[in-house]
Amino acid sequence: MTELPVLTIGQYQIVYNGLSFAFAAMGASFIFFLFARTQVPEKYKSALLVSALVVVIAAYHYFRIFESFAGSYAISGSVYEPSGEPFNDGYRYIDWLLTVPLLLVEAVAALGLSREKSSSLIGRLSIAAVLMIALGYPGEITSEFGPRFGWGFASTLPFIYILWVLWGELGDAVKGESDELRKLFRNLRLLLLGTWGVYPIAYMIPMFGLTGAWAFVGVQVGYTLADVLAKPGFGLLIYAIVREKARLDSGAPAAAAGD
Ligand code: RET
Repeated sequence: MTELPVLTIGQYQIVYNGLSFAFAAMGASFIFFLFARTQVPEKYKSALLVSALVVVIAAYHYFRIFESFAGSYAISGSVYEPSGEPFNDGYRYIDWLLTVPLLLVEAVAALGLSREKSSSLIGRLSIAAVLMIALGYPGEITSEFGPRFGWGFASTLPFIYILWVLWGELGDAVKGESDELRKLFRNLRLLLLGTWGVYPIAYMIPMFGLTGAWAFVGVQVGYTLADVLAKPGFGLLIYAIVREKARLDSGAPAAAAGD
């Protein structure tokens, strides 16, 4: 269980509002993906359904993390002190265990590969994802440098494997595609690297010698922002890819800018 530092009112509110923002973003994007699903041809509907599942699972977990955080602190004079109730950070890891394999399914589906190639990729990537998360958790719940570094390092190996495989596949997928699709896939690649890369950085904050309140706030805000970009943000890009693919399938002219 994460040891809780005393927080100033400002620090408490940064975490509180960040968690509340993530809950709202996940809930709203759930509704968006459900409606967007009705706007795309049959063969692309499953990608939108997976996006909707990812954000609704996350909305539930953010609600639980938010409640757990609020319960684990009590105001005392002009600061927030730990109330004695533990803050359950495990919800994040449970959430990742469910949503990371789903995000990988979503990314592979967008590549439009053959069925055999897709299921082999999803199998390998999901195993790596489960290893990455399971190996990261023991390090997360300690602030001691040695174990945090060791578990974090072990978790980084499957992490690099996932990025390496997806980076290559996303690169191959664009060969021979339209300019618009190439641009969308390039953005997807950058979003993947830019957001997934934030998790290990947030994890390392307590290892940079940062301790106490700001380290706690930094880890929470880092994971929360990365989650909003990696789930609703990623889903939106997949939606844009699917719409472009559907347009190309139907032979319709390119949408005007701002459409
Ligand atoms: C940990 C432990 C330290 C080393 C590494 C980690 C990576 C975590 C990642 C999580 C991604 C989560 C996503 C969630 C979205 O739904 C576990 C922090 C490398 C990459 C994408």
